[in-house]
Amino acid sequence: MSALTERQAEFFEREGYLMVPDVFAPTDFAPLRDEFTAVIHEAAVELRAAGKLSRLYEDEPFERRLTRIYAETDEILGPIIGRGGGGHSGPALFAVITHPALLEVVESLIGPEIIASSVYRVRPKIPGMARGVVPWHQDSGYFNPHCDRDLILTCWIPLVDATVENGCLEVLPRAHRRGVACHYTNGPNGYLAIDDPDLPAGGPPVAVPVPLGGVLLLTNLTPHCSTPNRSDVVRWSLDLRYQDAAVPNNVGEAPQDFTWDRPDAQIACYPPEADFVVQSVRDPRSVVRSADDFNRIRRRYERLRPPGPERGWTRYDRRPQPS
Ligand SMILES: O=C(O)CCC(=O)C(=O)O
Repeated sequence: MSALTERQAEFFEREGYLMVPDVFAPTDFAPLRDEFTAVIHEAAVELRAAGKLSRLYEDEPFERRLTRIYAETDEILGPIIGRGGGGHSGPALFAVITHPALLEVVESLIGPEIIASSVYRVRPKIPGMARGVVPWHQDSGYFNPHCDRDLILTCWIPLVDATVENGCLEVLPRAHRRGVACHYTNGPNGYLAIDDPDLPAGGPPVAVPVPLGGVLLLTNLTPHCSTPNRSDVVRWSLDLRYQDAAVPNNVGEAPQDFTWDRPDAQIACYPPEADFVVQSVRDPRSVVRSADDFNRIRRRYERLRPPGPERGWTRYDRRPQPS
């Protein structure tokens, strides 16, 4: 059984985060590692044929192969992370997103009607890679403001042991009840960023190592950041998001039907990517059960992306400077 205990749920409500060890058996990730290995291999073959890569680095282990290829060309990341993020939508990833033990944890916090929120990311954080370092932000900074009061649960899942050395996340405890802080666009490494003086009261910051098999849970209002990878392994991770079916979503909606001209309750928290039902007691037929359907639903939003939330954030380089 992997439902959260009352103590764990209380900790999450109070602190805005919770690390849950042993949700997955480490072997649960073997198919996903194989799937990523195949994607990397195919991309490497193409890059080599295009004269952008000297060799395929097939003898390197999963934790290191990407580092070697990336040192020659950053184009290797495209098929894994996609252009606007999201990207990969293979069957082994679907198996992790819908893993019964993970959904049991999720149900403990959001109830039995579970939608996989569109914004999931695959992050191969290569040692020393600047884009791997993510400044302080709240996930709500990326979502539509009418979802600020809803819980969109982030499940941050490393595919290797995530340590302080290889760049696990830092969180600001007890800072998730103060609404959405001011964010700036184009912050460090191009990300949305909260400037230090604007961080909500809470803390002090805590680094949260997560052993392989564990999951770090965050609310969409929990400030967090991602620290540099100073190790020699790729810190592979997934950040998956889930919400209750009552939270605005685009389940069943074709991307071409998106319009701002309707009630907030009918506008997804993050319109550019596809939400999908992963568990429902009320309407079991709505659940996406096959990896092919998952892939199809995701891909049609890749071809035609509805616009992103407009929160009116100022650029980081135009933020007020102390006088
Ligand atoms: O995985 C990382 O390094 C960053 C994750 C993150 O910032 C997020 O999930 O919002």
